[in-house]
Amino acid sequence: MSDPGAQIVAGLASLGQRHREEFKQASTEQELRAAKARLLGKKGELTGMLKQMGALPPDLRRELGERANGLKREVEAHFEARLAELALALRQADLVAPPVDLTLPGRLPVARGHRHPLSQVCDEILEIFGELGFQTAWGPEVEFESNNFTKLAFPPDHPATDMQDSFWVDVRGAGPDLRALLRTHTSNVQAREMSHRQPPMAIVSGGRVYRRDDDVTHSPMFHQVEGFLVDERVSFAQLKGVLTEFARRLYGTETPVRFRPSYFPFVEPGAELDVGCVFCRLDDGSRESCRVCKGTGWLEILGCGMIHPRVFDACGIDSEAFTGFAFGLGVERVAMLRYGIPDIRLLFENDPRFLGQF
Ligand code: FA5
Repeated sequence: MSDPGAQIVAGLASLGQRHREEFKQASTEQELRAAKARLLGKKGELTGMLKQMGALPPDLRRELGERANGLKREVEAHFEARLAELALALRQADLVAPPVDLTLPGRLPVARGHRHPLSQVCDEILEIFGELGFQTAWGPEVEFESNNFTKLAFPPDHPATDMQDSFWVDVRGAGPDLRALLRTHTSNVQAREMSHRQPPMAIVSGGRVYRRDDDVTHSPMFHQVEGFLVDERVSFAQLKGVLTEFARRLYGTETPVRFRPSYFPFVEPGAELDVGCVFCRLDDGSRESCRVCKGTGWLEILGCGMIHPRVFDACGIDSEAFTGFAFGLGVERVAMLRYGIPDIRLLFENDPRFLGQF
């Protein structure tokens, strides 16, 4: 047959008859799609015919072009119908297949997870203070400025209250008296508890806090444990006694501990407690270059002091009748010293090779 018009007419007629049968023979979606590609794909039969139409006289080209497009729509409709038929058959086969027994034991041994080292250390710290007679309390991470700063006697221009140092949160509709931020320390629990209880009280509280800090020993989000004890005639000697006993229980009796004078607006006098650096403890000359303690041999783990009378006044506790001490420790620092972790960021990267060691 040399007449191209006649060839195309015969080709369209043959395709019109065959395509249903070809689709029916496909028993999987993959076979069905392959069959469709043979007919309508870039190198498919119908596409080949459409290409040949360029050589036809315009009238015949229009007529056969319309027929070819009609056939294409028909093939596509049959394809969709067969696709739906196959999907239904698959679903029905699934429904009548024997059910999967979900109670069978797995083939591979499943590794058991465990609590994050920070949670373990935090619980251990709270447990030690529990044994020493402290009760646990809770405080929110999004806190009012008054509980985080004002009641704790931070002057309004203190650098810690600066927009650059804290993460402030917009509370819609709140006036200037109700400014809120991500708490920068767990001392907000002091302000909260002392505002609704009367002494005696001995309380600890743990949780997340946030600051604009980031290096090997500082993280923008970290954990603190706060503790405070208020009663008649509480002394600095008792503060030292409780914290030294805590450090001994946590690190063992051999670990060197020192109190260093320091300043926090909500205590007077104030101090910091340092523990001997475990990273350069050996007398091998590594101390000078120790990145963790910066060559000092000590790592600060907490701030502490005698609660300032103006904090009692702001919270409604009689500052003539009562005294008390407070402390706030960094859980990451305690964990780093405990396990010899040289970079705080390892604790937050969630690498199973690291976490699997605890
Ligand atoms: C405070 O946060 C005081 N609220 C502590 C306090 C409570 C003092 C009660 C007196 C009475 P400071 O900013 O020093 O203090 O932080 C306490 C501890 O948190 C530090 O000793 C350190 O161990 C840890 N820490 C501070 N900043 C970071 C940080 N960015 N990343 C990890 N740990 C930190």
